[in-house]
Amino acid sequence: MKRRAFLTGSGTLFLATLTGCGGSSNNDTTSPQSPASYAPLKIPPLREGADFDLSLQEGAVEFLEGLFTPTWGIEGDFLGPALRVRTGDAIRLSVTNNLPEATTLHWHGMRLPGPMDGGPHQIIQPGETWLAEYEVLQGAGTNWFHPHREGVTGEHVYRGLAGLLIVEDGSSESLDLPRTWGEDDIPLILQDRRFNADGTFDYLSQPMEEINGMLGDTYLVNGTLGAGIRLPAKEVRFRILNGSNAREYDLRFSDGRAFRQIATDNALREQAATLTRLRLTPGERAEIVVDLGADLGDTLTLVNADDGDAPLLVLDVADTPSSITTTPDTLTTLEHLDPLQAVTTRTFRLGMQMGLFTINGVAMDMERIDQVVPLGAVEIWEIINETNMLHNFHVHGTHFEILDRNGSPAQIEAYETGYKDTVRVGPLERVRIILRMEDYTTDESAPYMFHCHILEHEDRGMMGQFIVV
Ligand SMILES: [Cu+2]
Repeated sequence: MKRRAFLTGSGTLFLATLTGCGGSSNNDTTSPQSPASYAPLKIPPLREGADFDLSLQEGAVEFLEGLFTPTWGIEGDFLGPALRVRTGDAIRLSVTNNLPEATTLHWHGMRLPGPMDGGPHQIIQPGETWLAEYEVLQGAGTNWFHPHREGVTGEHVYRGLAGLLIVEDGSSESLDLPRTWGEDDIPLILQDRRFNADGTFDYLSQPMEEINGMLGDTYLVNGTLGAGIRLPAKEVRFRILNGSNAREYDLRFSDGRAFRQIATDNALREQAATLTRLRLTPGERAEIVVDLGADLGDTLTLVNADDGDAPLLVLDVADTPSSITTTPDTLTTLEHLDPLQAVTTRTFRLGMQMGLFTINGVAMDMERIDQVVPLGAVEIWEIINETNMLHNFHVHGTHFEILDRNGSPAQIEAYETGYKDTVRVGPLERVRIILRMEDYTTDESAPYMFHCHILEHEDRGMMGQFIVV
């Protein structure tokens, strides 16, 4: 156990407890008798506009005191900036690969042309710059970007390549939502890592991890170990991304309080949902608003109930708010596709054969197009998990809505209603989604992907390709 002292902005002395290598992050940091012990949550810098230059680069981070972990980052040592764009803008993302290996950068959750998707076919060689240009067609939401090169996506994300791509529109900006970045609008990129004794990241050193997925023993939030944040006593919005390779989060607050979910993966909800728990599989996002108006002087903790209530983030409610917000319950209007209009039902069977993960009996092949989808057609996709393991299912280039799980709409969780691009498909479960590829056709040179977002499964075959004609 190592400790280091640091000063907060107000001059109050806190002790940050850092776990050593292989240590647990499950220390109780919420004792009401003592000041909260935490490291200040890093907030990704916010970049606004329509024109972004992004450098993928090597770095080093002192996650563990005195040990520098070699990392990869985007415009920095670890993770990347948050990019905020507006609906209707033509955006230009110039990505330069200053890493020693080829990679890609995929815009997860965005409606865009196939060649701009940043999937396995849009390789960026070391020293090269790749330009993604597209119009922002969708409404407000919290999306993200990460590498997607076939076979090494898990490793590249684990090293640190990920960032948020936030869309705002006129209607989201007219709502009285918390929107001051880093003050009451807080991004939370949830990740887990395991460290070697020399401070390097340990990735897949245990053979079964290639099957079960990489689970670390130490949580990082925005790249911060043992994170906490000083917050105003008012409504606070968290934009939460499960940026882990394989870990699932069952999020709740330590006092069990209710909070409101205002957005799903890539859009605001029509109506805020009041929840006490929220489950996110890798790649899924949610925006929530928690009211801290009566908590001045208190601390609470965001925990992962899926991991023995392991603490993820200390909320240190220490500031008197300079202004308040009153988040409404009615947020937006969404178009819903009618299942009676669906012309096609496609089936995707998630399976395993000879150590490879498969969809419909075959592992990913860059040279094979698995599905041909007509532009503008309403389709139902049925995803059947034929294994005893958790998988989830992500579709590129669009959003979808969930129709039912195991044939029952009642098995759709409250936090899953609305626009999604990634859905949990539990062991032996069957989930039906409805979608329409409505924006662009694309050919064999730049297909869209569908895949399990447990990255070790994706890298070992659980991915397929579709074109839109
Ligand atoms: Cu999977």
